[in-house]
Amino acid sequence: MKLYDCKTAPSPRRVRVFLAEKGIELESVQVDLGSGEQFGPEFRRINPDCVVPVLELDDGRCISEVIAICHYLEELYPEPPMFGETAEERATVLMWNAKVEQQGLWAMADAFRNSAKGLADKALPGPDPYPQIPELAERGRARMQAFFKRIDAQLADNQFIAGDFYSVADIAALAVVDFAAWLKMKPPENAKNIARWYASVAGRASATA
Ligand SMILES: N[C@@H](CCC(=O)N[C@@H](CS)C(=O)NCC(=O)O)C(=O)O
Repeated sequence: MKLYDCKTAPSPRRVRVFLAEKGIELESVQVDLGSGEQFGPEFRRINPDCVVPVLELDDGRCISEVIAICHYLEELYPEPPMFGETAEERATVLMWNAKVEQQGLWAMADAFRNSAKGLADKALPGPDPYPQIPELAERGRARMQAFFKRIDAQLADNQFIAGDFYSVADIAALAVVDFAAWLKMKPPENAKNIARWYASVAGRASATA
């Protein structure tokens, strides 16, 4: 198998952290998002949606979308479990992963993609051009603050995002918090639960992946 990756982007990082937690090594192909390699004919054959990550299987079939890739790899390599172990835990992990994507990742993407100079007419990932809407950047920044409050409250009663065990929901939240910090959007000073959780997840060896 091969992973189409981009070292600087948050979505493929989620798969890299997942692989590191599992101890899986895969061949990696870097796609240069900055120069627009994702829009070229070669990569379009791999993923017509023009985004990374993509997992190419040995028979040439391709799986895109972070959560689908992680789910597939979880079935092949169940240990250590990253989606929880019981029916309730698995549902809770998927619920929190979706909340982190909708309330965190997309808020951050709106803030970034609607304001970055290099992304004019690329306000959404994918092959079609969409103009930037500055109000969406502002709304994204406001939603990020709401997201930080939401996960700080969740982490008041739970060691990790989806309960008292580490999961793909923590990986999603770590990718959001780190990329948001690079964009100068940080949790408020009084978000003590995020600070405690962050020290623990960012301190894992997988976080450098
Ligand atoms: N929903 C997708 C999102 C993937 C995505 O947005 N990837 C970004 C990098 S973080 C990308 O490839 N962007 C290409 C571009 O901006 O043109 C997933 O979960 O894999």
